[in-house]
This record gives sequence, structure tokens and C-alpha cells, in this order.
Amino acid sequence: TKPIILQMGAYPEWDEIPLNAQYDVRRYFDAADKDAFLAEHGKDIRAIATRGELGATRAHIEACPNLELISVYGVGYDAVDLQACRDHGIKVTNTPDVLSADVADLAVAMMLASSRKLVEADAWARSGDWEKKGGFPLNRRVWGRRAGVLGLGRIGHEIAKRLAGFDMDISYSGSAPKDYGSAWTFYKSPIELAQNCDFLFIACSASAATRHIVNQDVLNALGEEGTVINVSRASNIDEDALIKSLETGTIAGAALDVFEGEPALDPRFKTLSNIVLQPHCGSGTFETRKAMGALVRENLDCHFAGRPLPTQVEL
Ligand code: 8YV
Repeated sequence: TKPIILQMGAYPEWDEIPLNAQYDVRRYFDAADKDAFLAEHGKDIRAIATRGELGATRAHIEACPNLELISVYGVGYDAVDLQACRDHGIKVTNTPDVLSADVADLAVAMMLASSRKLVEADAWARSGDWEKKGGFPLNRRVWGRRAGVLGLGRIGHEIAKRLAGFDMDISYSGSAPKDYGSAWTFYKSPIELAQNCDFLFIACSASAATRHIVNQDVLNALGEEGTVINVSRASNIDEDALIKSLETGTIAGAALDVFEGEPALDPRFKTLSNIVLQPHCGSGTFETRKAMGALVRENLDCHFAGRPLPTQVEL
């Protein structure tokens, strides 16, 4: 008999097919009455397959008394209640590394789009403004300017490597300096980092400790020439302070792939002109999503075969 797993959100067809071949999958996201569904299936569930943004709450976890593992499709596992996992001895896996380069590519694209006004320039050419009004208004250069990376982990390192190709002056912040044998400057505090950069990339993993790490003080330190680029989690920025800073010109702009309450955005984001919006698609390439799906299954398969988990999260 196949192990019974609870699936929290939809996966692409190329993941659904092998997952359903290997496991008896109970589709939580299809259930009309979620509580009744959990009450009926909870005791049979041995693993949860979820997505980064969906995670699993304490209520989900405690509704499954025979749960052993939560396999997350995503590097970020902040939406999983880790304390509940510790309390009940449940293992957690994620999908690190396979997505870092794609997320870094998007972060750099967002910097370019924001500074060189790609979206507006496309509209200028498309709408006929070019013929009617003449050349597109000038914008700010990217190369040679100062970049700060908050969180030089796997994704942050990929971002910094790419920015080096733009001859940027690169600094970073995090819990401790990293030894990459490079000339990148370490600043202990996010405020110092913001004071010393034009483009502030947020690439740290999200936890209670990093909640609103980019607050009003950090935005003030970034200043009116500065742009925030967030490819991590919305909780790493005080969104209200960010919106006010964009409205008043305290900072120059923002490029965001993540939002509080996504996919429903704070409506103020939709009216701001100094902002680039992305619908949480940093890892959204066929190549990476296939690798993520494969890793979700590999962790499940290893668990049920009694083999070491390839990418277990330390709890
Ligand atoms: C995914 C992510 O969009 O890896 C993460 O933490 O947020 C993204 O890669 C998401 O987890 C897919 O559901």
C-alpha cells in the first residue's frame, strides 16, 4: 500500500503524475470543507507535501497525529509552524540551491527594470508616445553604482556574483561576514548597509527575527536615490513604511516579487509609479520548478525508504 500524504496546494502536471503514482494523495486544496476533510483524513496522513507560500499551520500539523514529514516545494519554509514540528518530532525538508540562480536573475532584472524604466519605456514605444512626444525621458544608470545585499546566503551570493559583472561596488549584511575571498564589504547593521548603497537587495530567509528588518529607519538611511528590491518574503519589510516612503519620495523606488497577503496586494501598490511589481515568480522557470518538484519527491521517497533526507531543514 502506498503511503498517504496530504497535498496542500496544486503542482504542475509533471509533478502530479509521479506523485500520484507513488503516493495515495489527499488533496486538501480541493476540499470544500477543509476542517471536515482534515477530521476525516488526518489520522491516515504520514507526510505533507506543501508549497513555500502555503506551509502548514499548527492546526494542520496537529490534525495529523501520525505525521512524520513535511516536504516543502520552495526554499522558504517560514509558513511552516516550526515550533509545532519540534513539539511533535516532525521533519521538514525544502528545495534549496536548485532555485538560487533563477531568483538572482530575476532580482537583477528587477533592478534593471526599475532603474532603466523598462516597463514604462515599452509602453512609450507601444503607445505611440515616441512618435508624438519624442524620446523617452532619461533615467538612472545601474553599472558602477553601489549595491547592498541583505543576507548573503545562497541566493544573495548569486545576486552579488551577477552584480560584480556590472562593476558595482558591493556590500552585504547578515549575521556574520562571509569568506568568499572577494572585496565585498560587510556591514553589521542593515542601516549601515542602506547608508552605503543605491540598490538594496533583500535576500535573507524570513523568520520572527527578520520580521520588518527593513523598517522606516533603514528606508530613511537608503535615501531618495535608493531602491529596494525584495525577492525574499514580504515580512522582511515593513510594507506600510515602504509604501509611505515611496509616496513621499523618501526612497526612489522599489521592485517587489513578494507581498503581504499575496496574491491580494495592498491597493496602494497598484497606483504607485515608482515601483516594479512581480507576481512571486523568482523561481518560476520550467527548469527550476521541475528541479524543485523532483526534490520534493526525492525527500518523500528517501523518508519512506528509510534513507537520509537530501535537504532536511535544521529545526
Ligand atoms: C516558490 C518560494 O514560488 O522557494 C521559495 O521559498 O517562495 C518560491 O520558490 C514557492 O514556494 C512555490 O510554491
